[in-house]
Amino acid sequence: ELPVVDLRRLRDGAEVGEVEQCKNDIIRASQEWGFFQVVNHGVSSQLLGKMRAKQIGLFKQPFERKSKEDMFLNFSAGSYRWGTPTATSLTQLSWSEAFHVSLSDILGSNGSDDLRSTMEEFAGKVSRLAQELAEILGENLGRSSKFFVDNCVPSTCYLRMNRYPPCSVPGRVFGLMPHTDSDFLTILHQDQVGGLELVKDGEWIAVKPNPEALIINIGDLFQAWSNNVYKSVEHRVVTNSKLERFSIAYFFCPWSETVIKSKCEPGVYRRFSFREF
Ligand code: AKG
Repeated sequence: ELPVVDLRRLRDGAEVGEVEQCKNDIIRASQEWGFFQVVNHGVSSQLLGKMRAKQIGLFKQPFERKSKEDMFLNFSAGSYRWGTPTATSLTQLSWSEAFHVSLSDILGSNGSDDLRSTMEEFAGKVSRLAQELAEILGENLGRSSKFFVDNCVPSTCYLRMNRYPPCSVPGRVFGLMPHTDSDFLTILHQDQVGGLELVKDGEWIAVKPNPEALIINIGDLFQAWSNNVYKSVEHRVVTNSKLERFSIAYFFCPWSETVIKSKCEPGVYRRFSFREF
C-alpha cells in the first residue's frame, strides 16, 4: 500500500523527534516509491470541493467552447487538450480531456468567486506545500532551500485539470497513457472513482482513493537534480466503463532557463536545460 505521511508532525507544537520522523518518512517514500500520500496537508476539504465543482462546470461546457477556452477564459492557446492528436491506434490514445494551464495565466484574478480565482486559491495552497516538501528533500541532499525559492515560483508552475469520461472498451484503452512527469514534483488530487496506477518493483499497482489525502510524486527533474536518489516513477490511469472521473494536478516547475546539473554516473556531469514542459 502506498505510504501515507501525516504532515501534522511538521506543524507548530510537534516535538523535534516527530518532525524528524516525518521528514524521514517523506525522504524514504521518495527514494523507495517516488510516490506517497499526505494527510493534514493544509488544503481544506472545502477548497478541494469548491475546486472540484468549478472543474466539473468547466468540462460541462460544449466542446466548441472548451476548444476556444483561450478566448473566454484568457488561458493561453492550446491549454485545452482532448485525447492524443497523434494517436493512430487505440493503444496510443489517452481517453481523457484536460486543461493544462500555466499559472501565469491565472495569477491576479482579483478574488472574485469564479473558476480562475478558485484555481488561484488552490494553486497558492498547493504551491506552499510543494515548496515545503521540495525543501525537505533538498535539505536531505545537503542542498540550499534557496534553489527552489529562486527557481520555482508560482508563475513557472502549471495546473492540469483532467476529466476521464466512461469508456465502453475499458480494457483496450488507457485514460492516460503510461508516463513520468517532467517537473520537480507533482501534487495530485483525485476523486473517489480510482484508476491511477504506478509501477512498484516492476508491477503496476492501483492507488486506492483516500478522500483525506493528496498524492505527491517525484518528477524527472528531481530525479536528475538528486543524482537518482529520488525516483520519478511511471504511472497511468485506467478507464472505467461506467463512471466519469476527475483529477487535478499541480506541477512544480522551474523557470524555463533553469540549468539542472546532474551527476548521473560517477565522473560524468550532465546538464539539463529545462526549456519546455
Ligand atoms: C497527469 O495529469 O499527468 C496525471 O498523471 C494524472 C493522474 C490522475 O488523473 O490520477
